[in-house]
Amino acid sequence: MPSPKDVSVTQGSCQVPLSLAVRSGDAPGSASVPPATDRGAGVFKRTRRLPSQRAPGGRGAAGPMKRHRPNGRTHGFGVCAIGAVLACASVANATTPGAYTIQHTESHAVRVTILTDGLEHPWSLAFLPDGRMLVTERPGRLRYVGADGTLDPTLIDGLPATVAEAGQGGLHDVALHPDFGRNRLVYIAYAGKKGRRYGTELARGRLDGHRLEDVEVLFRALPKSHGGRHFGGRVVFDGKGHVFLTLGDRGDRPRAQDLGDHAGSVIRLAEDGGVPADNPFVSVPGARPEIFSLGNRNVQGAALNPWTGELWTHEHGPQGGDEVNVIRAGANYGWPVITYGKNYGIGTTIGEGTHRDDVASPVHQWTPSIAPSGMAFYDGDRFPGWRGSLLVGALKFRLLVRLELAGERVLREERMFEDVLGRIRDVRVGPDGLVYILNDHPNGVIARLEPEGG
Ligand SMILES: [Ca+2]
Repeated sequence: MPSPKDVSVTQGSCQVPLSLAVRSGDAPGSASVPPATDRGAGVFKRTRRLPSQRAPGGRGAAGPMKRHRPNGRTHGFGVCAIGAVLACASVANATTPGAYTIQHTESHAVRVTILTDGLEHPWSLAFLPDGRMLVTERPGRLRYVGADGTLDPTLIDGLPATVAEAGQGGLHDVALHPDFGRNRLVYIAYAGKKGRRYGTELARGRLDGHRLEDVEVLFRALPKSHGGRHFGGRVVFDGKGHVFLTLGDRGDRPRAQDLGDHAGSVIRLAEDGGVPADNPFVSVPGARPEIFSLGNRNVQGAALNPWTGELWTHEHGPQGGDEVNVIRAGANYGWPVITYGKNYGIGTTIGEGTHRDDVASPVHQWTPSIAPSGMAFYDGDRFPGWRGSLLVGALKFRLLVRLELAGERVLREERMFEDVLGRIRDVRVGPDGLVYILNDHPNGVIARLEPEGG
């Protein structure tokens, strides 16, 4: 079995046909080419300049960003492909509902269509049975998006009052209870504030129109602490009566090895928030009984493997050492003792090394870090070449990774859509078998991937 370092990586070609793709309603000839320094120049061509988006990781738009637009269709854009050279430029600013580009990956020609714009740092997406979507925005908004991408201007209210934006923290995941069709229960993960301290929380409520009713906070990561780093924030149901919540170390490394501290772990609860009797540390004195795994640095991607029923996650390394892990009861994933990562800037070693017998090794690792966020197994029928793969978004590298799997082995890695959609925050497979992407921008988008030509 190859070590994670041995997996070959291939980069998808970035080709766009020279033919024009113009959204209906856009006047031909109205396009203007942004300056080459504009990261929006490229695949999705805009007809009107928007204030430039802020630099990755920064807060606040670098211009009079128009927020909370009532829908995603207030800007008129033309779309065209200028050619292969420009097509490979970054298009992190592409925010034009209806705009699309054709991207060639190893297995498929893919149409990448912007469905929705005007979302402020969207974080997560859930598909409702009626075809609509629920989307979270990190500052603390939960909203409906129509199947056609139309953003409902009316926010869903009733969220817990403690939802707070703090650096990387805010409103994170949204997930539907497996029996949502009957009970209408929606689960949200978020940074919860108490005084001047924050910690990841999990709440659920019954979705009734534009309101969450009967909201209960099911879990609070303790102790709460200062600072805005490493909240984790993914929610996954196992279909057997449990819900997982991923956490981060809150920027304080030793907490990830402390069973008396929730930080740096994956949490497992009963769906009503109770502690399952078979959780691994329930009988360990001083341990927080909700902890399912420890040694996790910051888990912003998690999904149930549809072929094994196990929870898979990825987590951010520091400088290098991003990992994909299979999460097992009671396992220690090493942070900050065993890691491929190095200290930022100075590059010095962290902890003891990369392997130890009592620490679970990742099934895959990225050095340098891609900064993974969002994860989806592909078992749909629209992209046959992706079946059996794990899709992972990348914030820092601005691309989508496809990991080809054989059981728990990663056979190879394909990097797709580099710089086409900016910092990718979440990737989801819709009930239609298409792939949906959220990007982490102040004027963020939902994009849909479809096989070109059917
Ligand atoms: Ca690890």
